[in-house]
Amino acid sequence: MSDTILLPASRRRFLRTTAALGAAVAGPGAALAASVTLPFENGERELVAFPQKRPLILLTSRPPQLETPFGVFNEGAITPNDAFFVRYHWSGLPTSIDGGSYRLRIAGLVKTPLELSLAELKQLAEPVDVVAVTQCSGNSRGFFAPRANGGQLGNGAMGNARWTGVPLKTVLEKAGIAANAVQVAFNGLETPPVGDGPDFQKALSVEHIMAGDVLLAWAMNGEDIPFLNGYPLRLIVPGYYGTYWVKHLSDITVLDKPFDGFWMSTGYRIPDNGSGFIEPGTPVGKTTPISRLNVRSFITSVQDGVQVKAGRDLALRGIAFDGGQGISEVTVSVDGGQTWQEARLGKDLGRFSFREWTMVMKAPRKGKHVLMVRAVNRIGQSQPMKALWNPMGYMRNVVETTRIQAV
Ligand SMILES: Nc1nc2c(c(=O)[nH]1)N[C@H]1C(S)=C(S)[C@@H](COP(=O)(O)O)O[C@H]1N2
Ligand SMILES: [Mo]
Repeated sequence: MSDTILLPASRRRFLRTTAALGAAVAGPGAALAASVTLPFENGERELVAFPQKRPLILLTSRPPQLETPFGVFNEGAITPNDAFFVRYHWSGLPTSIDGGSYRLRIAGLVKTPLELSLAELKQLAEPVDVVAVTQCSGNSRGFFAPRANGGQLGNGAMGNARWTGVPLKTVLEKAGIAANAVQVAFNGLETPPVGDGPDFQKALSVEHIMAGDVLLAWAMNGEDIPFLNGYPLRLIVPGYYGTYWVKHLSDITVLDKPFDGFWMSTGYRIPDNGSGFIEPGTPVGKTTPISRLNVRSFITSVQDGVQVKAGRDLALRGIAFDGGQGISEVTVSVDGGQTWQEARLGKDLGRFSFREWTMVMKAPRKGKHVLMVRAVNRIGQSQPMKALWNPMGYMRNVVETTRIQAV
């Protein structure tokens, strides 16, 4: 599979590097682990290296769907490009994209339709940076009980990167959008295989875009965006689920009514009841497009089931994030949620970023214990103690538990 995706000429060196890695993983007696088991039924997964990627957890290869091994999140607040997860809906990816001849089209209800080269886009305005989390709506779906249809993901369909680009607002102002514009639709370069289904296109309201934080980004952590994460340009929608972050962005269309493509009108919708969750077995009812990320937090330094020294100092660390208010508090419990101790928050990389936290606690007395972590954001939103549910398997954000044995 990895050889069906060609990279822009300047990146071929990396293709060779990763192709060699791929062989090492697949080969007999490989030094690297070739598989992992996610902690739910049918959780056995291969680790496979795609172009520009280290070995990642393979969900499907056509289209490429790869999860970040969870240990990566213990290495820092920024997810390295080669470890960043990958999600596509259709396998009709371009085999190569030439950044030189690439054009971004801006059309629909604009005074001046634009066709911009990458170089023109980069000159259009002062570049801006945002550190922001993208997370698939179905991240952690494999933990849903009852099971939810869709990719059975562990917790690795999320990542945090520094994105560089220009505000979409600025670009639309150059084109001059009509006063009656309501929504803007986005399309990328890939297509569904003939007869397979609706092209992947998304839309945002004009109001959302005019708030200014939606970007057109060409760089990720200071480098060209890896092919599989959207080279040469992707939409950055800070605080929103990954579905809106259209990759290989090629067409922006300004509309005078809500966009009614499948991936807005049917896909990526949640129960329209304020929470997005329902009781299993009850009707979904009216739905609304998924939007902002729920509050989540994880312990990254301790793996489920490990042994710790009873009564000794136990150093914990992890990450927390939300839909753009910013995390204000992270607390940890070692007694099943009866008492909570406050963690120390790490460097603030902005309200859309992973926020690192650390804590040194006294490990409990000998025996089995359960660690829990819970975050709160600046408007008081937090995480439920009991997992909430919807049939789509979206938006999981239960307080996570990590079992330890003190010896
Ligand atoms: N062109 C294109 N963009 C896309 C998608 C897609 O299928 N095609 N999937 C979306 C979804 S559902 C997610 S979760 C994110 C994943 O981004 P990543 O692959 O860079 O991790 O991309 C979004 N952008
Ligand atoms: Mo997604």
